[in-house]
Amino acid sequence: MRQWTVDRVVDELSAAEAERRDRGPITDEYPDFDLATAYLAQDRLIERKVASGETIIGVKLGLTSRAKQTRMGIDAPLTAWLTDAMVLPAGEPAPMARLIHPRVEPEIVFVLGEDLAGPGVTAARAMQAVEYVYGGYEVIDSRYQDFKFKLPDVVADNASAGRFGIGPVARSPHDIDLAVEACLLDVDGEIVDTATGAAVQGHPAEALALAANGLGRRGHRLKAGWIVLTGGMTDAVFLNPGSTVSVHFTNLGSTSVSGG
Ligand code: OOG
Ligand code: MG
Repeated sequence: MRQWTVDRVVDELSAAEAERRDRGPITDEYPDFDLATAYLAQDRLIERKVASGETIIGVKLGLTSRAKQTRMGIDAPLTAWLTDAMVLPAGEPAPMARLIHPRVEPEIVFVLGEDLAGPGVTAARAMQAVEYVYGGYEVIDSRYQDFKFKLPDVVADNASAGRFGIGPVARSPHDIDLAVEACLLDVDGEIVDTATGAAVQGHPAEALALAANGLGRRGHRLKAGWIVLTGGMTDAVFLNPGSTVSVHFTNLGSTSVSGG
């Protein structure tokens, strides 16, 4: 029986992604798999993606809203990495043949105008680093069966990152009250859920501060130009082939993704 190591965790999750197959939680098999080890695995997984030609373009937060935490049964937020290979250009369908069991969730998205490094970052300080705010969506695609995992599992799996898209409307963070910015989630024209920005840690700026501080503790900084997905505002909905999921924001426009 092969010993569990950080590299083995990365091997197994990379293979699951490449071969489009889900697996059981690693915590079931690796009792010493703790949060610190999981973040080491996450960083190594991304190092491998970078070595294979992908570029880091930002970070995502996960499990920042009560809707997400309740669904996943985990009450702690987490951070993960975004690369250029995860971007879905406007109008391009999600590549269902390359995904395992994709689900879509609405996200408030920041683009940073300056570097931001924790610890000690407050929401107010975090907001000063934001150049633009967008409405967007994330296509999550856990490498675990039925999206069932514990916190170290999902951290190592880069927080279920799959693809993401950003809407056409850019706003200055000073022009918009993100706590009351509303979003409707629609599947094939039927509204299935709603939330406001306050669902995300009380205000998405709190999520950004959390990312800066969490990454700072691990020796990383957020960089100018990076994209930050602040976390699903509602529970995610399954994306089916031929179906379209749309997110409609009050001030941040609408955007859609289809299962192609
Ligand atoms: C974990 C990823 C969570 C979010 O926005 O909360 C996430 C999952 O739900 O599989 O991306
Ligand atoms: Mg998300």
